Amino acid sequence: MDKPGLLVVGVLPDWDLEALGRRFTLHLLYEAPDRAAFLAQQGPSVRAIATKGELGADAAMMDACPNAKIIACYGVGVDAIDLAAARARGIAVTNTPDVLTEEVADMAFALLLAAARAIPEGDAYVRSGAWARQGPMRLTTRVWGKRMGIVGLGRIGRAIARRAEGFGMAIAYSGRTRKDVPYAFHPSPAALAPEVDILVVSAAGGAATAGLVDRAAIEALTPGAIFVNVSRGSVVDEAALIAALQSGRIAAAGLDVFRNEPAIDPVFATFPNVVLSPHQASGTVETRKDMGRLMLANLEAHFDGRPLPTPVP
Ligand code: 8YV
Repeated sequence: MDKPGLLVVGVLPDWDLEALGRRFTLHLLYEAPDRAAFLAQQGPSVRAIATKGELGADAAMMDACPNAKIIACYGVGVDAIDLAAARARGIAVTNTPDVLTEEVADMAFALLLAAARAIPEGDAYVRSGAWARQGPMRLTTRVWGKRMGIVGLGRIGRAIARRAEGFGMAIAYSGRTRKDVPYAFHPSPAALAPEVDILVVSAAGGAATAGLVDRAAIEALTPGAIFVNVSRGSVVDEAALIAALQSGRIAAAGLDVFRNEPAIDPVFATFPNVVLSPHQASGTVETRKDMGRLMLANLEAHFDGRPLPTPVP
C-alpha cells in the first residue's frame, strides 16, 4: 500500500526523517528551489504537514494541500500556524508540549547567568590572552538572591520559577490570570517590571501576546535590570528593548528569540552585554529526540484513527 504523503516544512534531524520515512512518503519543502511550484506539484498528494514552531503553516499552504487533515508541529509554540484557517478546513493541529519545558527553562538560566556573569566576555578574555596581558577582568553582576519577574507563568514559566527558587530569588509574575502559586502577581509586564531585578519572558507567542512587553514595561524596568527572552520575539517591543540597551537601563540581556529570525536586527551583535542564542532553547539532542517522537506519535495516531496524544485545542 502507498504510504501517505507528508509535507516536511523545515529541516529535521536525520533520525526523524528516517522514522517519518518508514511511515510516510516525504516531500521536503525546504529543499525545493521554488516553493510555490513544489507545492502546486506535490500538494495534492500531501495528507499531513510536519512543521516547526518558527515556520508554522499559513492558509495558502493548507490550500495547496487540500488532502492534508493534520498539521503536526515540532515545537510547543503554534503561533506561526494559522489556527483559524486550520479549524475552518477541518485540519487537526498538534504540538510538542511538556517534553521541552525543562530544556527551555535551563536555557533561560543559562542565558541569565551568561549575561549577568559575562561568560562569553570572560571566555574571550582568556582565549585572547588579555587575562595574562592585562590582569583580572571587570567585575560582573550577581544573579542569586535577586528579584525575578516572569512574564507568562505557563509550563515553562513555572519551570523557570522552580529554578529561581533554588537561586534564592523572590519570584513575581504577570499573566492573564492569577495562579495558585506562592509568587507575587502583577496584572501586566509594566506593573511587574519596576518590582524586579531580572525580567524573563516566557509567554506564548501569537496575536494575543504581540507587543505584550511594551515600551511602558521596558521603560519601567529597574535601572540595571537583566532581561531574558526565551519565548518569541513578537512578545517584546524590540525597538524599546534596543533603546534600553543603548541607554544602559538594561545592564545585560540574554536573548534566544527575535523578530525576523534568523535575519535579526544587526544592532544586537554590537552590544557587548547581550548574549545571543540562535533560537536554541529546546535544542539538545535529548529533547529534540523527544519532540520528534511526540510529533510522530501524533501523526501515527491520526492515521491509525486513535486519539491524538497532544492536540492543540
Ligand atoms: C522550535 C520552539 O520549534 O517549541 C517551540 O515553540 O520555538 C522551538 O522548540 C524548535 O526550534 C524547532 O524548530
